[in-house]
Amino acid sequence: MPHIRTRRSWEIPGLRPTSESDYLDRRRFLEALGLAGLSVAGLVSGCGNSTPRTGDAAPGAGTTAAAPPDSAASPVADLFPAARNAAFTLDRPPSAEEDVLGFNNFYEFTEEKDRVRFLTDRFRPWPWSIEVTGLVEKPATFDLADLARLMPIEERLYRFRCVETWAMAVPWTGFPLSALLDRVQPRSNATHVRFVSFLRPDEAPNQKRAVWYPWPYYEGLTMAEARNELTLLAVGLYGRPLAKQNGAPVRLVVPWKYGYKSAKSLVRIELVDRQPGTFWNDLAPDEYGFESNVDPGKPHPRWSQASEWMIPDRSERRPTQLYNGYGAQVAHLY
Ligand SMILES: Nc1nc2c(c(=O)[nH]1)N[C@H]1C(S)=C(S)[C@@H](COP(=O)(O)O)O[C@H]1N2
Ligand SMILES: [Mo]
Repeated sequence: MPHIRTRRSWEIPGLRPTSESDYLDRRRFLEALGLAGLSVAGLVSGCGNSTPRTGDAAPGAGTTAAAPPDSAASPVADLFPAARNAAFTLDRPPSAEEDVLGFNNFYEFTEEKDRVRFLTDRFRPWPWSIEVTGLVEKPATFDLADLARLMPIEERLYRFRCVETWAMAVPWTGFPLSALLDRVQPRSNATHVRFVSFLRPDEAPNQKRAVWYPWPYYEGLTMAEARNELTLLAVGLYGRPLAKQNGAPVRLVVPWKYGYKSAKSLVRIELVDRQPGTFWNDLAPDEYGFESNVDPGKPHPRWSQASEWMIPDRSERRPTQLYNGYGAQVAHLY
């Protein structure tokens, strides 16, 4: 009789969330067992595990440096570069574009940050429609290229902070979400806004493979947060249309909250009358809340939030700022 060593359930690595590398090993192990389809939140260790498994995240390290997107492929290319709004400044130079294009969280493609950009070939961001629906007077489905022309597009420099403690400083191009809400006229009973990303398993390999995630990705804000002047719908980065790995063709940017609130590649915005569920909160409620404001004093259950590092340099940490430095604009909301 061959030696078959059976494992007790408590020996399955990762019933406790640990690091991303453990998580990836665990996933392979589960796949080998044929268990990968188990939809068990406890097996999913979450947005915040993340030490990238393949090396030190020096974007492009050992591979091709991340190339800027091909603007010619975008029907909004002529809107770039948009005028910069000088009201939004940074306390440091912007991150290098190739770092921002080469180090991504976009789980629809892969959990490995330095590989997202290599797995987006099949994803077709144009043409694109975005539906704005729910508790509004004028629900509408917009062709995104048309919508971008109707909206006040500008460039803004923002800090951006992931819950995993990496951070960047980038020039987004986009328009205030508020301008879009004005067009559809929210009803007075709308208290929250729900955001839904695309669902295209044929174009996004991890939507097909990693079936234990509740695709499509979804997020939410309160109405006051959605209406805040900082909340952007971004269609560009570094003066060009968004690259696929950064959430082409349109994504949310909420700079005082952890990065997972800034949902990518949006197809639907829904006005609702209660706090909606969110992807990470539904997967790991003890680790990722609804509000998710950047706060150095509130540690994640598995790590401190007191400091952060700017991609690509992990060796230099700096203090995390409350509301990611945007207290003047948002502290009154809390
Ligand atoms: N649809 C979708 N949106 C998403 C994510 C994702 O996996 N899927 N990851 C989030 C997380 S955790 C972060 S930190 C940011 C990363 O954005 P970037 O890759 O452009 O830096 O996107 C957010 N939006
Ligand atoms: Mo993140």
